[in-house]
Amino acid sequence: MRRSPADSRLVLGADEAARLLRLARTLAADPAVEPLAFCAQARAAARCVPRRVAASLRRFAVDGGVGASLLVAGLPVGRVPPTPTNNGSHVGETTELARVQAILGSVLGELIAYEAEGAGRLFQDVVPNPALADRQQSQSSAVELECHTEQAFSPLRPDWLSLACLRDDPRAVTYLMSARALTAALPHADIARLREPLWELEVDESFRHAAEFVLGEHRGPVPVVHGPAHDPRIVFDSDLMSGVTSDAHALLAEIARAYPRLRSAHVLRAGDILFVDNRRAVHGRSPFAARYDGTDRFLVRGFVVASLARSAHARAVGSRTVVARFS
Ligand SMILES: O=C(O)CCC(=O)C(=O)O
Ligand SMILES: [Fe+2]
Repeated sequence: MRRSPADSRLVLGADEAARLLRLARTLAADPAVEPLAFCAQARAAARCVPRRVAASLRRFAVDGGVGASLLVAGLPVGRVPPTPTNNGSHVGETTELARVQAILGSVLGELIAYEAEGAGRLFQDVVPNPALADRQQSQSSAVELECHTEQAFSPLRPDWLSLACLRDDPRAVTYLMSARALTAALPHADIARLREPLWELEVDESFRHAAEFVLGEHRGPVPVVHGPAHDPRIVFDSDLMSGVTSDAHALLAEIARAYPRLRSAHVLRAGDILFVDNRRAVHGRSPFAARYDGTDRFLVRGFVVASLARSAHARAVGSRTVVARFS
């Protein structure tokens, strides 16, 4: 079935938004203290999501839709706490929007957390941090966050990430480039080369404070593109990846050059929840000016996997958190 671009944007009706907020209030567990109870409540609530919304998420889960992302718009945010200046206070997870994010994520798959990222919490505050303003990290602002697969270096990376916007900034643009757009734009010979395992990856600096990694700090070589030609998958990180040959390295630069022309741009508005298919798209963010006065852009991020089985060896029995050394 052909899809129209409208498939990548779901604007909630007032009834649907009200229903989702009512469901959010059934998540009484504290996600920090009782993550398992919280996930169980989110799963139960996921069964009661309005039909049109659930159908849209399930379609998106199957093939990523046209642009490998789904934007859910139309949720009221209510009173939002001041934007913190680092991700250590975990205030985003106290909001109703984060609970709706968890419920919708549970329609897609299973919520998951990573001990090495955001203190192992189910939700991470994505806010500008003055100490990281010019780093290649989600808490940067002064520099463009270059396009990346989330946790490109890890075989246990999330299948989807969700970005719920509590406070917007009209100058901050979230970018997405789908593997489909990239493979349609590059010459066949380049795509064939990108399917060969010619690239190495380093573990992200935000993960490196963790214990020794079972897989070491240097990963690969891996291909950049894999999967069927009609539904290609991508693993890419302009910051952490390098080619094992000079030709392979040059191809990374070619992808980076194609990205500004192939990417879609989303200025997230308060109440938006953007789901990104982390297998079928890379994402990034424009620079923007931070003020550090409580009014900065404020996103809550969550991770979702299609199956918990893949990471069973890396989590304690019953836990949702991937132990750091397995990342
Ligand atoms: O701030 C954004 O729009 C995206 C940041 C990002 O890459 C992330 O949080 O994973
Ligand atoms: Fe990211």
